[in-house]
Amino acid sequence: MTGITGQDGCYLTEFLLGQHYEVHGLVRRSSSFNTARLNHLYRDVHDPSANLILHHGDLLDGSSLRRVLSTVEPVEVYNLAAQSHVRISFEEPEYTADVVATGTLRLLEAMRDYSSLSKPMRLYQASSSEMFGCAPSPQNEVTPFHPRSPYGVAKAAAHFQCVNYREAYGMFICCGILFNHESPQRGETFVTRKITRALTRIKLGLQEHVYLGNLEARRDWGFAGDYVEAMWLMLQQSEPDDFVIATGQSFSVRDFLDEAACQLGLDWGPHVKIDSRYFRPAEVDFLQGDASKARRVLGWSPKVGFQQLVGMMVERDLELARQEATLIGAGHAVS
Ligand code: NAP
Ligand code: F7E
Repeated sequence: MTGITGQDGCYLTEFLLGQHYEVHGLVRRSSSFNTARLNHLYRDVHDPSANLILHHGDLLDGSSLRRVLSTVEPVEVYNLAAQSHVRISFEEPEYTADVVATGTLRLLEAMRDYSSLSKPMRLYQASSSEMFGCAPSPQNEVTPFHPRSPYGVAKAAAHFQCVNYREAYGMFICCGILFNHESPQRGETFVTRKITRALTRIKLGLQEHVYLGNLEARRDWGFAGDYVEAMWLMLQQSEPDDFVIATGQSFSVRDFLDEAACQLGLDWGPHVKIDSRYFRPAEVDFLQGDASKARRVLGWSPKVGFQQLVGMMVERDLELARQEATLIGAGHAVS
């Protein structure tokens, strides 16, 4: 699994370990630990029962991908690694394209060489609803892409590389076109987590304001735990194919604020300020997915709805805010 240290990586690892897989994850070198989301799953490699093994590697380094593939000989490969932040992709477009588009190509080439020497591997590619951009909703597998960011463009390139390798070399590759999915493990700069972190801290008096951008953008928000199961289901089919994974419901950022504030008994009005730095040069206004193909072929449907999703994020972040308040109350500085 590439991207094992990210939100989806931790949920997919948990799911695969539950299916009795041995999971091997690619971790990039970092000056501080980047494996916090995996702590509850990890056992020391010297423990004979360890079934989660981490390897250093990077999508920017094709040699590391080849080395890990030939060492591990995986049956299934999940390519989750990405510079996945849309706003940041406008600041770092070349880097985003290198990781997301060329990185996927590096992995495909490594898999092609390796597959020809040994048993075939199956690949899951993390495609994104950002590829639809401003295409009319509801979006499904035949909706033409019109990406609106360097990230969306790079994901579309990676998507078509995967389709091409499937057609050209007969490789078993499935692209999951996943709409936004969130969780208590979501990165704190994505809007949902930014809101639940801020409102829970505001509730406990730990901060006064939060600065946001466009409150009118609409997203089809699901729960990451539900979506990783769809990734796995795709690779269990007899034929490779691409699938939209979504809830079919769309809410605005404002709706998310309303729901989170309501669950906390807060009025967010005095606490939210608009800052132009969080607007994007080109916005994706309205995403709403049609996952009827996944329902029909994979038997997949989401279990967690919008209110429940907001609830689990608020609950977790309230707990974090309480811990922070306790530390501050005991005289500890919290960074
Ligand atoms: P995330 O939390 O941002 O995690 C991204 C992962 O990629 C992290 O493990 C990160 O490592 C790793 N990574 C970044 N650059 C890398 C590189 N050069 N080489 C190797 N690993 C690298 O993303 P996520 O939300 O879990 O999403 C998983 C995948 O699905 C991504 O490809 C994302 O673009 C795509 N996607 C996400 C959503 C969504 O709503 N979450 C929707 C559609 C598609 P570090 O921990 O070291 O940073
Ligand atoms: O923004 C608006 C922002 O950054 C959602 C990634 O996982 O999903 C994600 O991309 C909306 C946008 O997610 C703030 O303008 C307002 O319209 O949470 P986000 P995203 O851009 O939809 C797709 C499917 C992926 O594939 C990506 O990897 O919220 N918004 N104010 C804000 N967004 C952020 N981040 N911060 C704000 O302050």
